[in-house]
Amino acid sequence: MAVGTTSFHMAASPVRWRRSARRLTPGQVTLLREAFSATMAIGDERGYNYFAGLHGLPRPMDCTVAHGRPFFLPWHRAYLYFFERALRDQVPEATLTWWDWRTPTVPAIFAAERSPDGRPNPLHSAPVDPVALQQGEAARPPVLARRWTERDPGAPGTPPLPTAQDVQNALEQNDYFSFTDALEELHNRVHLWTGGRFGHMRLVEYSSFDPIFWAHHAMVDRLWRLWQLEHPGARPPSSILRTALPPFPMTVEQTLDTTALGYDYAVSTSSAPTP
Ligand SMILES: [Cu+2]
Repeated sequence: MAVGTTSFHMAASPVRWRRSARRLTPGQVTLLREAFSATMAIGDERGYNYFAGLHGLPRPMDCTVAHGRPFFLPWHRAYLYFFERALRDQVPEATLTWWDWRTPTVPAIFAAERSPDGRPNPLHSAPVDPVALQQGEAARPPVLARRWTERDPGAPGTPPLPTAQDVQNALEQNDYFSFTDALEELHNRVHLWTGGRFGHMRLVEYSSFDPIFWAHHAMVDRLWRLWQLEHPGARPPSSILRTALPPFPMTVEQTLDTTALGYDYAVSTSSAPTP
């Protein structure tokens, strides 16, 4: 796969900050939109479809290795890391942003159908890879989705978003397995709430085509980072530290320190929801 310009083996580039989606300056939002648009225009392994397609459809690659198992957090951290690098290959100042879903709305920068310049907002909806759609139609039973990603947030029958208390309960778990199980369950509810009755986020086959997927998972990644800071020494079991996280050329151990990966979260200790 394309791994971009710098190697994660190279130490000590300055740490960049992933900020809350509700706290970005207009200039930061513009950079993020430009980066998403640029990757969406690329059809090879530097492009949006390539990265979105690693999670579900199209086959052969998918994230079945990465859900419901101890690899959930490390695999998705590697996934976000390489996707963010693809964004930054197009717009060097862009960084991922996180959606603090303890405030139970879709952030405006993702919800708006249009950018201030009047063009379609690339954080609102993205085209789904036609090959993925064909494979979903051909599956038995078929998994159907629309050509452009959609959301149906908070539709009747979907679980509520996790509350601040739910998050706090997860962060208070002392061992890695209890924590990752609790956080993955909260994460599942966000997928279902956002997707509603027909949205792509509710389908693992298509969820990562929705641009908000990356902000949702950045929140999950941030909570792991907070938990790590609050539980120094609590790590995944040593038996899996050397395990690779395909297709990413990275091991579990190499995901443990976000600053070694060149990033951190701007609000690293606050447990208050971002208003
Ligand atoms: Cu997910």
